[in-house]
Amino acid sequence: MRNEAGLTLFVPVYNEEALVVSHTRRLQAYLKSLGLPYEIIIGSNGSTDRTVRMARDLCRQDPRIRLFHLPQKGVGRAFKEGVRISRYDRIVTMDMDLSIHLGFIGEACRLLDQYDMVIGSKITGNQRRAWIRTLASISFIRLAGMLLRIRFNDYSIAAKGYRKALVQRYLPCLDDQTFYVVQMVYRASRDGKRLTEIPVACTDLRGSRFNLIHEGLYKFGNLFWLWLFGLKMKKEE
Ligand SMILES: Nc1nc2c(ncn2[C@@H]2O[C@H](COP(=O)(O)OP(=O)(O)O)[C@@H](O)[C@H]2O)c(=O)[nH]1
Ligand SMILES: [Mg+2]
Repeated sequence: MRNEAGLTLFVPVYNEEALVVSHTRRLQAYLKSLGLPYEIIIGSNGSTDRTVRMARDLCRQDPRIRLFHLPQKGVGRAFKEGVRISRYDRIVTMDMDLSIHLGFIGEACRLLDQYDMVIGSKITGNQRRAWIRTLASISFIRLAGMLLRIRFNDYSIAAKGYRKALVQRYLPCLDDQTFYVVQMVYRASRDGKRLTEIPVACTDLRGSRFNLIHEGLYKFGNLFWLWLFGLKMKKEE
């Protein structure tokens, strides 16, 4: 079987014992309906509850479910490990709360035949999220557009599709936390790669696993650094 024919679904997890079993089963059922070879990679960093033990049981029942556990936190670190061990050339990421409509997976998978990256956008789709989170996302997206001249509408970790070769190209310089999506979109756009965006439906009303104040400072701070880095590169050209 050629690797191109299949799909790797990567799901980062941190303390998701309440959801890991039922939601992985939902993902399995959905992926089965696509009729492609697939694998689900569950990547944990630092989970301290029963997530890892429960996911290990799932792996025993089905070899298409795979698990790794890294001791240090950092969702970007987990993403990079997921890509390193992935079997297929198309990689789609989803959050374990399944806050994005699963239809994104099939659509992204089809689009990855023509594109290097597929961006699922909550603000151009239909979303039910706390207003404060929506406002923070919109501010970040607008600022990223102004500073980096990237014209997309979602830089969160969920609902993104990648050709594996694209990620491999940028792997050594990707962030260990959540900023890796921005880095990838920025670099891929600059390198003339094929990126596309589609609206996604999202319902996310539970509390975040991230510390949102820390997360905001981290992402906005990194955005300025990347902007300065871009200016420096331009001067050197
Ligand atoms: N591997 C890993 N996953 C994480 C970490 N923090 C959060 N996650 C997972 O990332 C996904 C998104 O988390 P969530 O709390 O829904 O984020 P939000 O709704 O976007 O604020 C979920 O599947 C979490 O379990 C982390 O440090 N490492
Ligand atoms: Mg969520």
